[in-house]
Amino acid sequence: MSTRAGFIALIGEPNAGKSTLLNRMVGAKVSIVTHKVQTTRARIRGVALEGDSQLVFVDTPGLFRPRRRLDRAMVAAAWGGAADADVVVLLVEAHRGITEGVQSIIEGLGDVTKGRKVALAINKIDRVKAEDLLALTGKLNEQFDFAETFMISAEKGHGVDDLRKWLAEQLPEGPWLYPEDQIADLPLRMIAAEMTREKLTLRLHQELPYQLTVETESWEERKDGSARIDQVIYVARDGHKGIILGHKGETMKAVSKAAREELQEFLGRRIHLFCQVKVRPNWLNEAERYSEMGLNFKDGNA
Ligand SMILES: Nc1nc2c(ncn2[C@@H]2O[C@H](COP(=O)(O)OP(=O)(O)OP(=O)(O)O)[C@@H](O)[C@H]2O)c(=O)[nH]1
Ligand SMILES: [Mg+2]
Repeated sequence: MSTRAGFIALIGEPNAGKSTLLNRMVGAKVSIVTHKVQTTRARIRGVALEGDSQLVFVDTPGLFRPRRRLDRAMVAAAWGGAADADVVVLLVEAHRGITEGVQSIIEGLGDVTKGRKVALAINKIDRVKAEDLLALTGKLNEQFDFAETFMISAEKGHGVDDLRKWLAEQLPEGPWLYPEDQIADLPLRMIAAEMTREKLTLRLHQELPYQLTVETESWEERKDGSARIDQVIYVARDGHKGIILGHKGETMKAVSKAAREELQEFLGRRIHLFCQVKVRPNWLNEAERYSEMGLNFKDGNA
């Protein structure tokens, strides 16, 4: 029996639905999702099986015009994901169509993918009328030589099986890259930090989600089968610390409760989660913060 295996990079503008698609392909929440842009910060792998093929999906940060060091490192990670993959899937939001952002991604695509197959996935088709999709598909295919076009709803699941089947056929023959039952390769302490960051992003407004990072500092196994997890939320300003804690610490309490509940469900065991907010004015320029996020600090150089 010949098996197939390979990497499939999911790229697109922030908010296109890349992480939602990865989670759906894997059948578990491996990558965090919010309604806000720039949620994913690093490359996150999730593994799915289709027949004899092992599909390693690589979720990437959205591609946008970067301003800060962190933004540049994120965008570099996303293009790097596309450059390393066997197949690339470009996600475009059906209701937004060909934005300036999509246009500039398409302009960069040829150089990065160097002839490897790129599929177009028009996502969020649940938000538009079918007749609008045809025109959009036509226009996008005039601009780039996509190997195939799929109309999907990552959230509702439409079209996703067809996409998975097609991708499975495109991967090179070879042995599987992960054990059969493995769905992700992000260390648990990072998954735990991401869950807290998701809950913070959902609750905090404006720029604040982009001005913080979460790290798991310690993970202690307890005799009763539970685990104690200590996390630090780094912010750059005193004022931000106050907002995250909230009146009488209520915001922080709600965030850690939500994160703990999700983590317990994910791990199937009891968790004691403790989050501390620390002010660290220069964290956005510290190499260690980037390696904790899974990013390359030097990628952020201007
Ligand atoms: N209506 C609809 N919403 C969707 C669909 N797929 C994703 N979304 C929503 O779009 C928003 C962004 O989804 P994400 O998966 O976080 O998008 P992303 O591309 O990973 O975003 P970044 O990590 O910021 O680059 C979330 O609110 C999702 O629930 C879809 O098929 N239909
Ligand atoms: Mg994402």
